[in-house]
Amino acid sequence: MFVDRARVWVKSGDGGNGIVAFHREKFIPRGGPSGGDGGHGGSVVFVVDENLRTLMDFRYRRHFRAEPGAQGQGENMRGRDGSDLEVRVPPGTVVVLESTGETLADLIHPGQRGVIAPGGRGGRGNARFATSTNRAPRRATPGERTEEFAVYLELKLLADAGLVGLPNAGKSTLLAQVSAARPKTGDYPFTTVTPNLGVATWEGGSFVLADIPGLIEGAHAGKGLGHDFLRHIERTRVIIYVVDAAGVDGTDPVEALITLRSELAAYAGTLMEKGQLVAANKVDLLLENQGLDGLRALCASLGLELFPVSAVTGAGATGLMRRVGELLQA
Ligand SMILES: Nc1nc2c(ncn2[C@@H]2O[C@H](COP(=O)(O)OP(=O)(O)OP(=O)(O)O)[C@@H](O)[C@H]2O)c(=O)[nH]1
Ligand SMILES: [Mg+2]
Repeated sequence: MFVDRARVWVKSGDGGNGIVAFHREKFIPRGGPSGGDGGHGGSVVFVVDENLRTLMDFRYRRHFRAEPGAQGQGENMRGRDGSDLEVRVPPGTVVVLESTGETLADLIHPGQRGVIAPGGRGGRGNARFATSTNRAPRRATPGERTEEFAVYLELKLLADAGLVGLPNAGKSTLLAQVSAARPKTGDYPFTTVTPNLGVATWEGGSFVLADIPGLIEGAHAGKGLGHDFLRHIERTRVIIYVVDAAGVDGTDPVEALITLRSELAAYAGTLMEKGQLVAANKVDLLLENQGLDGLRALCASLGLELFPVSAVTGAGATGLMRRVGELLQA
């Protein structure tokens, strides 16, 4: 199963206490203060691991605690620092502090690190407090105590282009046609329940294409399945609207495109600033591309390029992918 959200608890290590101690040695009756500082607590650090694709592991392990710092010792010995706890996350993980909604880290690149819970500072030993007037201080400070807190992890797929369409428009079939991905397809709505990714190639290179669950009217307000996944296309640079040009389910393709655009705009207006293309799918069911006039007129008025394609036969798919590739390179 694909898990793209998780809630976990993190706690960094407490700092070790500083201590009060005095130097002891035979024949030296009154040694100076020698209490060492406490070590710093370990931090909880999230690290991007490019081999991970999901947040699945977080279903089984939800508490992450780093090691505390050790307390100081006599003879001016500093306590050992607690080691950091490294938590591996897939690229595209956003870490949000539950209590405030503040984004703590936006982890994108392999190897990128985000200190989510900084370790507590070690306390100071009494050796630190010696002055010319107080040569035998009996004061030391405790290490900093840290609190456990909850964070949300959200995975934003890092796809270059996203396929957006009503249920049954043929998004998954198209993804399968142009990439090695083998998403489930079917002649019933909501076949796709979690996003699929594939790598599409064209003469100029390749890019990552995402197929997300079908959107329905009201999706921006949480209707259907698509809403949860709209955030995945926030990061794509190109949006491909897939509409069923043959109207197999009885939906008018013009209506379909209008609905898709208004749902996206209502979800996040910034989506409209991305490169956008329209794939008029299932043209194999049309006689010589008849019936595309309405869609053509709408696209012309919106300034969108239209590509008649058939996800089943592959007709037109190469040209569409080439155009997407060009837009991504621009
Ligand atoms: N004739 C024809 N049928 C198609 C074409 N593309 C998809 N289909 C059919 O349309 C149905 C839906 O295809 P899917 O790829 O599952 O559609 P989807 O948009 O991913 O649907 P959801 O995941 O439910 O949102 C399937 O029965 C496909 O075989 C096409 O180009 N021509
Ligand atoms: Mg699908």
